[in-house]
Amino acid sequence: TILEKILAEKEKEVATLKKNYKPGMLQAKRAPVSLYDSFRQSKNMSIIAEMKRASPSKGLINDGVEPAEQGQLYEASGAGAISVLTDQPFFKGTIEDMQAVREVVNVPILNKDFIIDEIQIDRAYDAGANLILLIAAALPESRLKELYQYADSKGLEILFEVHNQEEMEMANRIGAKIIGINNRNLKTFEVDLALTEQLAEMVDKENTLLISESGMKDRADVERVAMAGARGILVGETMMRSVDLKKTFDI
Ligand code: IGP
Repeated sequence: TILEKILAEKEKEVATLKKNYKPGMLQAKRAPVSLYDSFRQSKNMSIIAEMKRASPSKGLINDGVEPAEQGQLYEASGAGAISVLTDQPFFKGTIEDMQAVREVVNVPILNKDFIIDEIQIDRAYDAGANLILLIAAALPESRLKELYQYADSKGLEILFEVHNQEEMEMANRIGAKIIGINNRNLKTFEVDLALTEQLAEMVDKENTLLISESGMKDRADVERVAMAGARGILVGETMMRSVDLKKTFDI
């Protein structure tokens, strides 16, 4: 599967990173903001707008984007947080993209990458991220738990991404506070918002923040996942093609 291919590349990247990167090598200022708190306090649906130059399913989306400029547009149009893809081989992102965004915005920043090792968490932290992504399908539960606790101990928030019932059970056992349901099937690339509706029932909405991820195009999509209990949405492609949140989602 594509995820297996990405993870195989990631192993190599991490081996290099372990040789070349020492914690503290980057030192960005981090805005002291919590996505969990701000999204839960908001009455309206909150948006994590994603910086996504390209993807395995869509190819090039907006390869030449200026991250700082785009980040400012996202924040100005009302995004509650910004996600920056930093995977190079499959998404054409870099850690520099995230640093460029960090310098110009104050909303929480999610380092979107395939995290398999603590060193990536160190670098995300040093580069100014507020959150990291952990993908349940990527690692065994024991390892996910270790990485979750490591990030948490550094004061980072964690978006814990799930795609089926078993993974949602894992999220609950680990005690994930921010759970993302990825509507895109990483094997077929098909998007089905019904997944959010199905899995949302398993979420403790009192204590957990639910985010619906991928494939959102218009207001009807947003209303659908809001009905299911999502308090936030993660939007990449649609935002890369139009940053006008009001026009696109009417929120
Ligand atoms: C955004 P979309 O369909 O709006 O561009 O999707 C985001 O959900 C997607 O980029 C994503 C992703 C991921 C990317 C969800 N989980 C994990 C890389 C790794």
